[in-house]
Amino acid sequence: MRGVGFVFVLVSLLGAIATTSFASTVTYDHRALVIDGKRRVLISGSIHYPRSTPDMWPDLIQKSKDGGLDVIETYVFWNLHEPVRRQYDFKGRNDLVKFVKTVAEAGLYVHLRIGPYVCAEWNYGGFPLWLHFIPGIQFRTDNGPFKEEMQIFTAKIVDMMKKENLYASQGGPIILSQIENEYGNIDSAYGSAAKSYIQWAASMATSLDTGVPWVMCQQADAPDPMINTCNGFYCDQFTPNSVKKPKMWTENWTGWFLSFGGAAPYRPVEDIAFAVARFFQLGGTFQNYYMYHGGTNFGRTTGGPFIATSYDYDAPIDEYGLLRQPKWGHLKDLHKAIKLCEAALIATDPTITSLGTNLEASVYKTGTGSCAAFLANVRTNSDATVNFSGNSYHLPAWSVSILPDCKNVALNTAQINSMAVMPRFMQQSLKNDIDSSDGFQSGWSWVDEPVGISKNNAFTKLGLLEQINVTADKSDYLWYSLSTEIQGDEPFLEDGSQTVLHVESLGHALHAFINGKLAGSGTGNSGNAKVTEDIPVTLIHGKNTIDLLSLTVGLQNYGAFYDKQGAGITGPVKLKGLANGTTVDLSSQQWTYQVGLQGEELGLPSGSSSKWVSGSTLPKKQPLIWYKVEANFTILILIMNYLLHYKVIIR
Ligand SMILES: *[C@@H]1O[C@H](CO)[C@@H](O)[C@H](O)[C@H]1NC(C)=O
Ligand SMILES: *[C@@H]1O[C@H](CO)[C@@H](O)[C@H](O)[C@H]1NC(C)=O
Ligand SMILES: *[C@@H]1O[C@H](CO)[C@@H](O)[C@H](O)[C@H]1NC(C)=O
Ligand SMILES: *[C@@H]1O[C@H](CO)[C@@H](O)[C@H](O)[C@H]1NC(C)=O
Ligand SMILES: CC(=O)N[C@H]1CO[C@H](CO)[C@@H](O)[C@@H]1O
Repeated sequence: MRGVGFVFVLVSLLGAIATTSFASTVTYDHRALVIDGKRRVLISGSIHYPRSTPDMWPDLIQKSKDGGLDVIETYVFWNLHEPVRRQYDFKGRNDLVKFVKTVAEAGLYVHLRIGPYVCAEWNYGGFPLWLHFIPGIQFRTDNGPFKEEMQIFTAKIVDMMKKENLYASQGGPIILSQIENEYGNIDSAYGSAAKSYIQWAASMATSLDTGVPWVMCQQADAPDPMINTCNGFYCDQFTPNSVKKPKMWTENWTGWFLSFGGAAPYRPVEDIAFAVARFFQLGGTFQNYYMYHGGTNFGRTTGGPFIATSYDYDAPIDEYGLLRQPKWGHLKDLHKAIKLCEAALIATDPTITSLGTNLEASVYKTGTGSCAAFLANVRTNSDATVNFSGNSYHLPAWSVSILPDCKNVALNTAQINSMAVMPRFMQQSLKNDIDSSDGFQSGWSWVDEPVGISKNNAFTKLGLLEQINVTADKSDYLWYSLSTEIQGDEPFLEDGSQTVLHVESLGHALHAFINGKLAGSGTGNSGNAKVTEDIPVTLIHGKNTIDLLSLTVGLQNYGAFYDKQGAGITGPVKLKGLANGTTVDLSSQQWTYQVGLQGEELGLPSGSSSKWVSGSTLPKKQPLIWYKVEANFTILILIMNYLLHYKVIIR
C-alpha cells in the first residue's frame, strides 16, 4: 500500500510541473545557472517577436524545441511599445506577453533582454525618437532625464511580466533578464560617467526584484550580482569577472545581418558547431544562438544605415520559418551530444591536457563515475589522430569530438550526419519587370509623386537643417527646396566645363532635381552614411528651382553617441563654375522644407489608397513614381526613382 501511494504522489507531481509551473528558484554559482537547486546546461536561441507574426510563433518555438533548445531569448523593443511618450502598444507583433506565454506553452524557458538599449540592427537601437527631444538628455550615461525614462520603461516591462506571473520565481518561464547591452564595447567614450551609470543600472535592475538573475553582456566590470556574459563568434576563452559567476555566452552569431549592397552572409555549420563545442569543452554551461530565427524587419523598423529588410541571419530557421539544413539538423545532433554530458559538465571544472600542438582534451570526471570528454583539433588545415585514454581518435581539422562516456564518440563537429534538404525558391526579379522593354508581369499599378514642395506642411528657414531633428523620423523623406536667380544666359564656361551643384549630406541618400528634372543622386553605405556629390547641372537664365530630396535608410543603432550622428543635407551646398567664373554658396539662404511625401499622406504605403492606376504600359524613367504589386502572399512593394531606393512592406 505504501509503495502504491508513493508512486501516485510522484506521478501527480510530475503532471503538475509539466502543465503549469516551471520553477521556483533560479540562482547561479561558479559552474552554472541553478534552477530549483539543480545546475543546468542550457542551450538557448534568439527569436525576436516583432520579426515574425504571432501566427508563426508557435511553429518557430516548436521547431526550436525540436532542435534541442531549452531557452528562447528575445530583446524588448522600446520604440515599438512606447512610440509616443506614455502611449503604449502591445498588440499584434508587439504582444510580448503572448510571445512569452507561447514559449511557456511549449515548455521552454525565456531570457528577457530588456535593455532597453538593444542595438539589434533595429531603428535607433530601439530607442523611441521622442527621447531625443527631451531637454538636457544624454543617452546611455549618468544623465538624470535619461535614467528616469530608462527606469520607467524597464519597470513597466518587469511589472507587466509580474502581473502575468511570468518570472520563474512566480512559476513562469523567465529565468534570466538583461539590463543594458554591450555597453562595455563603447563605455570608454563616456568617461567616468560610464562607471556610475553602469552601477546605477545594476542597482536599478536589482531593485525591481524579479526573483531571477540579471545579466550584463560584454560588460567586464558588471557589478555584483549582475552576471557578465560574452557575445561573439567564439567565446571559449572568456571568463566571467568573479569565480562565483558561471561562464555564459549570450550572443553567438549564427551568421550576420544583411546590408544593402552587401553579400548575403553565410557561416558554415561546422564552424558554429566547433565554436559551441569548444565553449562547453572549456567550462561553459549556457549558450545562446544569435539568431536562431532572424526573421524580417517589417515596415520601418530596420536599423542602419542601410540594414536590409531581411534579417534572415543565415540562422538555423530561415526568414520564412523553414528549417535551414544541414544547419538546424547538425546543431540538433550537437545539442543531443552535449546533453549526454550534462551530469559530468555540471559537476566539476574540466581537466585540460594537451594531446599535441593545437590538440586539446578536456575531461569532466566526477567521484560518482560520470565522465565526459571533449577532444579538440584547433588546427585550421590539418587532420590529426590522437591517443586518448589508450584509444586512438581521428580528429578532422578545426573540429571537436564529444565523448559522453569518455570513450565513444557521440559526435564530431566537422562530420555532418543530418540530411541536407534545401527548399527551392522561385525567383522573381522586380527590377527586370520594370526594366524589360517588352512588358512586365501583370498586376503592377503606380502613382506619380510630385517633385519638390507639394504639401501644405512646408515651412521656410534660413540655412540647412539636420534631418532627424526636423522629421522626428515620422518619414524617411525631407525636401530641401530653393529658388535662385541666374543672371547670365550661358551655363557653360568658355573652356567647355559645366556648372556643378556641390552637395554635402550626413546621409543617407539624396536626389537632386533642377527645374523639376533629376540631375543626379548619391548614397552612402552601411560603413559611411555621408554623401558628397558634384552633380553637373544645366541652369537657365532667370529663376532656377533646386529641389533636394534627402532620405534616411534606417537610423543608426550602434556606437558611442550614435544618436548624435544626424542625417540630411547639412551642407555646404554650392553652385560651382558659374558662367561668370564664380561659386555661389547657397547653404545659408532661405530654404523651404517639406517632411514626407504626398504618397505617404495618401496612405500609399498601407496599400489602401484609391489613387493607384494600372494599365498595360508601365511608366518608366519618371522622376519619382510609386509602384505596387501584390503577390499571393500579399507583398506590397513600393519602388521609387528607378529603383534607387525601395522598400518592401509585407502585410
Ligand atoms: C598511439 O598509441 C599507439 C599504441 O597504442 C602507438 O602506436 C601510436 O604511435 C600512438 N600515437 C600517437 C599519436 O601517440
Ligand atoms: C536639433 O535641434 C535642437 C534645437 O531644437 C538643437 O539644439 C540641436 O543642435 C539640433 N541637433 C542637430 C543635430 O542639429
Ligand atoms: C555670378 O553669377 C551668379 C549667378 O547669376 C550671381 O549670383 C553672382 O552675383 C555673380 N557674381 C559676380 C561676381 O558677378
Ligand atoms: C498564386 O496562387 C495560385 C493558386 O494557389 C496559383 O495557381 C498561382 O500560380 C500562384 N501565383 C504565383 C505567382 O505564385
Ligand atoms: C560586439 C558586437 O559586435 N556585437 C554585435 C553582436 O551581434 C549583434 C547582432 O548582430 C549586434 O547588434 C552587436 O553589435
